Amino acid sequence: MDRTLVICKPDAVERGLVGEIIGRLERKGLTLVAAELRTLDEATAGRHYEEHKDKPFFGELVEFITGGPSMVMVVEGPGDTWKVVRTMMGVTNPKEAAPGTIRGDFGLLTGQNLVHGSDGPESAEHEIGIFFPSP
Ligand code: D4T
Repeated sequence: MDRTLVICKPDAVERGLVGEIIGRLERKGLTLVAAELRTLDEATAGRHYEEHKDKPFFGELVEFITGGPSMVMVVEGPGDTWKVVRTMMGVTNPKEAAPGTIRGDFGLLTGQNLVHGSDGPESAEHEIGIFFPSP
């Protein structure tokens, strides 16, 4: 089986969309194998978004993602799970995300785009290790 990390960001939790998002993943056939409602601290957010640390939006991104509880999850499927989830999420800017995707159906702002999914098999393993380290 093949795993990826998914985060329902603080805007999704605040808007009561966690059930909708998990429901979509489950109805697709993916299995939830770990989940925790958790407010990210700055260090964890910085590790998670390390590739963006020199971008102009980094400060706002960290402030947003640490600003309330997120639902952090590992989901599993038969293969290419990261890609399945990314397709279901829609593109980064919700204004441009296709109807039928999570961002396309529920979002309007890039800075509040509801959901995170790992962008490849290596980042999936890396990110799962950040949020659910093995003993
Ligand atoms: P994540 O990483 O959250 O799943 O989103 P994406 O993979 O779709 O998009 P990304 O890595 O390019 O951006 C990470 C995160 O930063 C926010 N963001 C992005 C922002 O606030 N302003 C911006 O201009 C961009 C490009 C949204 C997602």
